[in-house]
Amino acid sequence: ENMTPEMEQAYRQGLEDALKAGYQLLEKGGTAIDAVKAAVVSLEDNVLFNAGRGSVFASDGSQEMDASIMDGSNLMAGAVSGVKNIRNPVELAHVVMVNSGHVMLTGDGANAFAASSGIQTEPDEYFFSQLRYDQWMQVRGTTNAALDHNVQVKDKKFGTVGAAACDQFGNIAAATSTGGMTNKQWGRVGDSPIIGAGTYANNNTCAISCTGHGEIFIRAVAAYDVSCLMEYRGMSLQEAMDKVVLDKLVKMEGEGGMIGVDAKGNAALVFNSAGMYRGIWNNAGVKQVNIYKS
Ligand code: SD4
Repeated sequence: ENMTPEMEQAYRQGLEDALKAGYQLLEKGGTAIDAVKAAVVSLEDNVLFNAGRGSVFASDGSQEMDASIMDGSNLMAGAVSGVKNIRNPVELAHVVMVNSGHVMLTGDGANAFAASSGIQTEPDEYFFSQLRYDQWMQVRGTTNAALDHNVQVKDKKFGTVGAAACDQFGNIAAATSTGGMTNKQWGRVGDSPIIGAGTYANNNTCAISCTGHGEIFIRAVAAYDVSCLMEYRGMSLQEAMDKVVLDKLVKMEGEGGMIGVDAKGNAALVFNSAGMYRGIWNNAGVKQVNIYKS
């Protein structure tokens, strides 16, 4: 790993800020859906993470973002894919859930819906970062069919952002947001906006948000599979996540991980990659952030 101590500290601070944004709402009696949205907004605004402001570049130099959100109390969900210049794609996904009568909007139609909903946009410059540009330059022009920037660049951790929360009413929710994968074919949609793949929430089982090689997570129906193992095989959250991430996804060569909570407030963080930016804050006094395997 060649991250400087300063960089590492900046990532830790970013994680802590996001956890705090979500936890503060929960403490005041806010809902799980509001908490996951606030946590993801905080990460989207942070240039260090691959979502919102810090999104990676696609093959044509554009930045197309995917996001989704799901409410475990009523199985309502909202998602957007391939949106551009949206400051907080997770907010757009939430408005899709609440106001559109649909679950997923894509591309120009999603951007048009954003405009009519008063969602904040930003110019291209806002989304430019030297780090993402350099990462793109490293893989651009290679004929490598593997679009997984995590294999091709030194930083092996995943920068997609997500949150899962349980509120005092026992409702759970999950949200995920990403710029996708560096040098992806424009128009490519990953797992993050796909309900059941990158995001899922159901009060009866779990709320899950995934990061990793999206193509494999889609084929594994990763997030829903955790719910399924809990509902129909009686597994705990931890057992089900271990099964999907450390067994199923490993066999499919799907590098990545996921975070989850259940309606009792148990949390789990599981990954099969070299590291995963992650953290937990809860009312039992657990307050921690981690990056590497510990
Ligand atoms: C995707 N799962 O679009 C995302 C990529 C990711 O950090 O996790 N990047 O496939």
